[in-house]
Amino acid sequence: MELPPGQVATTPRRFGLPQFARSRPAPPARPVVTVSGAVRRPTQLALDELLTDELRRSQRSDLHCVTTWSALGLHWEGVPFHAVHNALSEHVGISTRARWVSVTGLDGYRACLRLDDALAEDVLLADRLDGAALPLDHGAPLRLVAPAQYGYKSVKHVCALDYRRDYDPGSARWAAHPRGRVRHEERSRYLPGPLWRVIWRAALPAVRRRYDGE
Ligand SMILES: Nc1nc2c(c(=O)[nH]1)N[C@H]1C(S)=C(S)[C@@H](COP(=O)(O)O)O[C@H]1N2
Ligand SMILES: [Mo]
Repeated sequence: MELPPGQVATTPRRFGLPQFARSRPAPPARPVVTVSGAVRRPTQLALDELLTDELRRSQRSDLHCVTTWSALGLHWEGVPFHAVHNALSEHVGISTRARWVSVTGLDGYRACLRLDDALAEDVLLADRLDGAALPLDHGAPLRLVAPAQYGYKSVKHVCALDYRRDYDPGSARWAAHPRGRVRHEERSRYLPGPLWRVIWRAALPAVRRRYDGE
């Protein structure tokens, strides 16, 4: 298998922005996902309403962190985001002007995906990884999996979806790219992708220490 430009295969590990390294939000007893923004009726869905058996699916995909490491062949299980979105379109009335969806985690982490990227066939809301319940480290109780985007879009501990007309830079701010497509090396909205490889590889040991030193 060929890796995307500038990526190196590594073993999967918990990772993210340094400012979130120490945050491990305990899953609530009754997890819910809030749906708001460009919708007619903002609502709250319990996880079991969202993860219905008929929508459930599994897939094998890779996770590409912008800092240049890739975890290959992860086995995710959950429901396709597009199926949830379609169900929501009926129930909450998503505006036809919504172009982006901002996803928030219980640790306060936030990332925004272009709606058509989020509606791709392989974007999942996952609650299982490699045959077991999603571990806390990897985003329990529910996480987004967007394999075509850099890992910073795959929000862990999902608790809210906010439909928007405009892009919201989210937690990674200028370091993220509005679309973040791995194939196009859209690492950041500023400066070319290949330049960011060098910057991120240099910064990687310090970020790893934040996560290892817990
Ligand atoms: N809630 C939350 N989601 C997050 C992050 C985070 O810090 N908090 N980090 C992101 C980044 S930068 C990456 S690379 C992946 C890492 O996922 P993993 O810890 O399962 O390897 O999670 C993404 N989702
Ligand atoms: Mo990342």
